[in-house]
Formats: sequence, structure tokens, C-alpha cells
Amino acid sequence: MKRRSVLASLAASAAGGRAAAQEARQLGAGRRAYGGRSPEVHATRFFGDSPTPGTGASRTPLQDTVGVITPSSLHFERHHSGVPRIEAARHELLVHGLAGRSVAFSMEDLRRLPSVSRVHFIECAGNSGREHAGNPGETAQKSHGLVSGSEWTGVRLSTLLRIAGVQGQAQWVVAEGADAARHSRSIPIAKAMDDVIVAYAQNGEPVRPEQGYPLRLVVPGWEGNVHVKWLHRLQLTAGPAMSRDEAASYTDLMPDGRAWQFSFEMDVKSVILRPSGGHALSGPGFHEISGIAWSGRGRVKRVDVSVDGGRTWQPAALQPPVLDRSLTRFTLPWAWDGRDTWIMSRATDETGDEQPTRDRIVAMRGTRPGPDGFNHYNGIKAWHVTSGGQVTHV
Ligand SMILES: Nc1nc2c(c(=O)[nH]1)N[C@H]1C(S)=C(S)[C@@H](COP(=O)(O)O)O[C@H]1N2
Ligand SMILES: [Mo]
Repeated sequence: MKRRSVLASLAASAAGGRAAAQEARQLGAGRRAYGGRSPEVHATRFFGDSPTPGTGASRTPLQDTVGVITPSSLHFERHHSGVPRIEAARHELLVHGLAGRSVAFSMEDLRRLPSVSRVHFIECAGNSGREHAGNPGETAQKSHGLVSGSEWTGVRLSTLLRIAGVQGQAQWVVAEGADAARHSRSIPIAKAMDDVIVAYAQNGEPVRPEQGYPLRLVVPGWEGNVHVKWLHRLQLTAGPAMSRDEAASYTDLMPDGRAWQFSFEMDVKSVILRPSGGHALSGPGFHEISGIAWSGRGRVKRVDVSVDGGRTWQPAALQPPVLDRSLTRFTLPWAWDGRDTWIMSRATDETGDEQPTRDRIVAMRGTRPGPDGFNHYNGIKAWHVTSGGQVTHV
């Protein structure tokens, strides 16, 4: 859209300003030792009932976020046996197995080691699976809210493994959490030595309890389940542990009855967040389309947006920073003509992988009954904009 027409349509739609200068002046509130958000802001995580307390997930209100960092209080949660209460002063991380020697690191030990800070997304493998099943829910939060972005700070896993020493036969690292489920996942040694972070901080403060306080694994680009929270043990092994979470669940059933195992990387995906399901456009004219794209295989290279139901596509702008295996914000100026339409986004990552249509995924993987659909579903997401400006899911 040309700049002049953007401004013209905005000027036409903007309401007359109120005389700010005439508002009464009064002394503001005092200082606070720990800040909170404005009482006018109400975005919350969403969760339904769950059969047992402590299990289940809560979803990030993506439609209320901007940029690529999710406020820690709104980071999605997924836990299998609740949030354990852990005292950092007494917490230890044991590295053992096919190591040169067993080492128990205290939190203080970890703080003394060289640190890194990286911005990465974490996404549950089940995120947007209900799109596949055909019942995604009406908002972006319900359909795609099991992904969040944070800056994670901690020690490289490779640093800890080098300190403990890695025996020649060690091919895997089994990470275990201190929660009642003793959640554990196996990670190939090559990934462990590459970019995995043992994180003690998130967005500038200690990791939140729901995110794994005092210590969690961050495994850039890989399915959320591998990012073991409340991390207390790392065992070097010759083979994978075949734990419940990598054998019974987090495998991907194919139409022929066989299953994919260890589908670690999250595929390229995107979703338009503004406008998205539940929003109402105030009228025809200028609206910025804004959304997020991400890939577990590297940086997002491009995002194309269609505002005519997929007939034509335009390249969206990628808002810096565009980081490796991080949420990436895209925007497109849009002059809505007021007519009924469908808007959708299609991301491509730096490996050349392009987000597929739902039809293509269904052709490859079939459909099966069940409310939650498949893991690792990354189809193109469309929103319906009615002539009245209501935005609904398709
Ligand atoms: N110890 C432990 N780690 C865990 C889990 C768990 O239940 N226990 N859930 C996993 C799953 S399935 C996901 S998707 C991510 C979610 O991380 P978050 O709750 O910080 O968003 O944590 C993973 N790590
Ligand atoms: Mo998950």
C-alpha cells in the first residue's frame, strides 16, 4: 500500500482527539518495591479443567503480545505432575554415568561458570494439533498458545559435560526433572555439546517456578518436552533411556500404524495474531497485520501473507531482531476494503522449509479421531474476516 493512502485512510478513521491538556493534574501513586502491570491490563493464560490437579497445560494469550518476548507471567505451562517447590540453596545438578567422574553442581557453582544469554522459543509438540483435528478453538491463544519466547540465561551444557568428562561410549545424555513424574528425556550427545543451555534465568530474573525454578534445560528448536524443568540429573549413556515421554508419548503415529520416534525439531510455523479470532475490526481502512513465525531449524527467512483467501501472497516485513530459533515478528500494512475475506500467513525458514497447507499434511499423515489431533502439526492458519469486521477461526 502506498504511504499516502495509508495515512489518508488512517486520518479518515481516527476519532477526534480529546484535549489532553485540559485533564486535571494530580499527584501520582508512590514507588513500589516490586512492580505490577496496570490494573487496566487483563491478559491471562488460559486453561481448561484437567482431570488431576497439576497436570495439563495453560496457554499464552498470543493475540495480546507484541514483539518476540513473552512476559514471564504469561509463558505457557505444561506439566505432568505439578510445580514442585524447590529450594535453590539446596538444589544440586548431578552429572554422572559415562562421565570421567560424577559431579554435583550447586546453583552457586553454576553461577561461577561462563554464562550465555539467548532468545529462543519453546513450543509444545502438541501446539496447534487441534487444527489438524479440525477443532482449534476460536482464538490464537487456544489454537497456538503452547509456544512462548524468552531470553534464557545459564551455562552451556557442553561446559558441564567437559568438566565432568565424557567417555568414548557416551552417545546420549538423559536429563531428569525433580518433579514427582521424574520427567526425563534423552538427548543425542551431538546436540548436548552444541547449543543446549542449562538455564537459571529467564527474561532477566530467576526462572519462574512454573518454568522450572531453579534450573531447566533449554534445547533450542526442539519440542518442548525435551526442555526438562526442575533439572536435577544428567546421565551420560550409550543409548536413549526410552523413558515414557519418548516411547509411549511424544512419538508420531503414521497412517500405516508405524510411529516416528525422536522427531525433535519443531517445523517452520506462523500465525497471524492481529487481527485474529475474537477481534473486531473497527472499520474499513488501514490495519497493520502482525504475527509471529518461528522454526526449530534456524532463522525465519520470509513470511508471505494473503488477504484474499490464498489467491495472492505478499511478502511481510520481518521486524528485527530476526534470531536463530526464536519467535520472529512479521507485519504487513493492510487496507481493508470492508469485504468478507480470509487472511493467512506462510513462513519459510533459512533451510528452505515452507509451511504446508492443512490439506498437504492430512494427505501425508491422515486424520484420526481425538480432540487434540497430532503432535508436530505446522499447517497454514487462516482467519475469517466478515464484512462486519468480526474475526473468527476457520
Ligand atoms: N520436569 C518436567 N519437565 C518438563 C515437563 C514436565 O512435566 N516435567 N513438561 C514438558 C513439556 S511437555 C513441555 S511442552 C515444556 C513446557 O515448558 P513450560 O511449562 O516452561 O512452558 O516443559 C517440558 N519439561
Ligand atoms: Mo509438551
